Amino acid sequence: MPLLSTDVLRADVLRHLTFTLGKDTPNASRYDWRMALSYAIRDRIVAPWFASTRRTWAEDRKRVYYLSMEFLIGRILEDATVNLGLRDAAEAVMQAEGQDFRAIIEDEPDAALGNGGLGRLAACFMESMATVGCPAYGYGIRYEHGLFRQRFQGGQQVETPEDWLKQAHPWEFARPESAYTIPFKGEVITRDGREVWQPGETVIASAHDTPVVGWQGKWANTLRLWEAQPTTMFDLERFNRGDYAAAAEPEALARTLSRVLYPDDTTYQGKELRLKQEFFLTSAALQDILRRFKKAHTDLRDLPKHVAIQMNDTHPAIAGPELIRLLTDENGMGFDDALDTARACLGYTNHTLLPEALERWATFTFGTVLPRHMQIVERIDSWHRRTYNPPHYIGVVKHHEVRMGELAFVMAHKVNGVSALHSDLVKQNLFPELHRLHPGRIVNQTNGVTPRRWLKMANRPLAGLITDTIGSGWEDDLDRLKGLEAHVGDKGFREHFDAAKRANKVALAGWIKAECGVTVNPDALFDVQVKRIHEYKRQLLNILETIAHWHAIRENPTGNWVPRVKIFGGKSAPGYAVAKEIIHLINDVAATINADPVTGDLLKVVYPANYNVSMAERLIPASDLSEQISTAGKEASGTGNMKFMMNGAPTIGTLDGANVEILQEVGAENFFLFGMTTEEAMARRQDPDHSRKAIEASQPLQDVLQMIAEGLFSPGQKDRYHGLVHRVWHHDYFLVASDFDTYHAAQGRVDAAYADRDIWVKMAALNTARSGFFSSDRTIRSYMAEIWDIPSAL
Ligand code: 26V
Repeated sequence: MPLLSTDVLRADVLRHLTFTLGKDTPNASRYDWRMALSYAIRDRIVAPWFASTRRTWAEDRKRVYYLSMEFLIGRILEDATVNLGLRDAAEAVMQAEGQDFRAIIEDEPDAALGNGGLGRLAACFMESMATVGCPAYGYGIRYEHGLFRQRFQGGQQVETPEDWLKQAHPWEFARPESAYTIPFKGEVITRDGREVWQPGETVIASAHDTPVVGWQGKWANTLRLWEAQPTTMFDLERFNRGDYAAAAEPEALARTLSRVLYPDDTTYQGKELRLKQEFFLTSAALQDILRRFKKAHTDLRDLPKHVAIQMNDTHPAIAGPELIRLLTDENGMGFDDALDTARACLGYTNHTLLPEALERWATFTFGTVLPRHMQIVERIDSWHRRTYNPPHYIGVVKHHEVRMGELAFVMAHKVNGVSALHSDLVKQNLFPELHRLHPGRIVNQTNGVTPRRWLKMANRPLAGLITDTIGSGWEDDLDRLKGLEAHVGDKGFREHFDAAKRANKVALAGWIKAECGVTVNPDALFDVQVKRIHEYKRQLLNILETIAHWHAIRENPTGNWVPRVKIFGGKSAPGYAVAKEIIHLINDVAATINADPVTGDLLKVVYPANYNVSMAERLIPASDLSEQISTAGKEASGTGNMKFMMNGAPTIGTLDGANVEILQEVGAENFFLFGMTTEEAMARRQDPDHSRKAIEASQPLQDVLQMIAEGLFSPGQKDRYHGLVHRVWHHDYFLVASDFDTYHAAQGRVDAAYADRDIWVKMAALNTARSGFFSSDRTIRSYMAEIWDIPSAL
């Protein structure tokens, strides 16, 4: 059977090479082989994709529409082969053709249509919806340029443009027939007692569909990404008048709309182009949803029976007013019916509590770009105020701003946080008043990650061991990993578990050597912090503690130290100066420590540039320790934390986000907990002198700050980090100083545990065994039951 499918696959690859690529084997490049293989694999997705679509129509099933400005997909080829059960066949075919399968896989550009956690969650959800048989469409923007590429120049981040569409993208089907006009600006006039929007600009949203196939090809859904195109290619009238530049204006507007992903996920900026992108996605999606609904139904009041729309953060929160506009202005429904209908369809997921990231648009900008929606928002707000008549009304429109969080809340039948702790904070701190008015509307949906990509595909040694130990079937029933617990007492199993980890570490060490030029010892403890660089995520705490550790080794070089490799990865928003300074410091510290003959192999620091999904797939399976050290109350969930746990890396972390649930699942004895709780952190900030007191109470921290201040890591520019050190002393909002000592102590407990192989491997294996809860299949089933009211089609 595998032999046969290999032969058929090989014939198909050669057919595509010849007839799709127009190449014969002697002249085929790696790119040609990758494309030929990708087309041959894509062909095999089409049958399940059609079958799923046909069944959804035939059975008139309710569908979920996942609206997201970001889908951080990464590479597709290997993941698709894994889900179709063709991974080994694909490798065999490439081998038979004299091709290096790994190199072919890595030739694919990493589709980075997202910034971080929110975008990667959307990608995991797409895969899980296909796996559990939830009829679904993902809607997003087909950015010409994804997240920038990161380079380091003198240790500092430099951004260069990303260009994933430079080569042909073999996974999508262009659907030029699915196109909608998206209006902007202009004015609203009254005609026959009705409001009529006369837009000043329009662009076309044109669809590109990528099939997303689930585990074992039982179901497949569509990711539909919109590309902006000009309504008129060229204004011939203007051109003929000699106004050459203006003649190209509509084209220029359209091209900028889907040109680039906004790379700043830290502070909301209020830029008109961003608002236009949000409306572009949302309006195109809603027009498409209504068109599809009308093919099978007539009464738009039945929409909620057939349609669930999930807003991934407030970025598509214009969906509330836009759906009302389409139902009323374009379809003649009354306002009250439209409001009820829209609300019954819409759900809103909140992903951040950070005030600077909450979207608010100046009413001037909002009213200029979307004049009709401004009216509708005012009407929603006054309806809500009248209906609930609360004592301290937090309006949607306040101080000349439209607050997108409040808008999304009011227009959704369910609002959810992304971890148990976060959902409580959404109730208590973010929307206390709205929560009182609408008790029961806020629910929790703890995030998850897909075990197909993050375990089966990324960690073949461990996945193989799991299957050898408990059989197959865990891939789409991750609670079965519990079955590993019975084996952790078995020395043979532990040796295999350890060997799998070591194989990954050896491979990573080779890559680090090639990438960073640093030789690392695969027997050292690989301690990894990878995520966007944010003050609240506290990469600064990690590097300060690294310096303290280095200092301690130097004071006693013959001590019984556990060798460590500190691995950092992540990008800063281009305009986030403080984050960029932290990157610079990490690289400066790495250069100093790595050149120190005293500490040598006992401590290395590496920071490979351009962390992305593909790099995560390399780093996480080779990690011994997962750094999840955010200031309590600030990380909504985290999803990297779940990937590390699955791959057998215990966490050093605070009681924040989903760490709380990881600790609960794995048990305190298998988790290195430290730091203040959310309440303690809030109380601590009340003391204006908190950081000075913490530093004065900690000799190691004082030493570290002094070394930095003296220019030990920046010999050519001794004052380079004066600002940074000053902020730790005097403006330490994220409590780096106050959590330093407990973090340092927790790292000591890590060393002690790692030194005892039996203890460590048992702990690591229990992390994998108890990670079942963090499968995104569980998350999706829960959304289906509690928010979308959609049954599985499988
Ligand atoms: C925020 C903003 C703010 C202004 C405009 C542009 C922009 C683009 C992206 C974002 C994303 C911030 C929210 C986010 O990524 N949250 C993360 O969501 C993860 C999935 O739920 C969660 O695990 C992380 O804890 C949370 O930080």
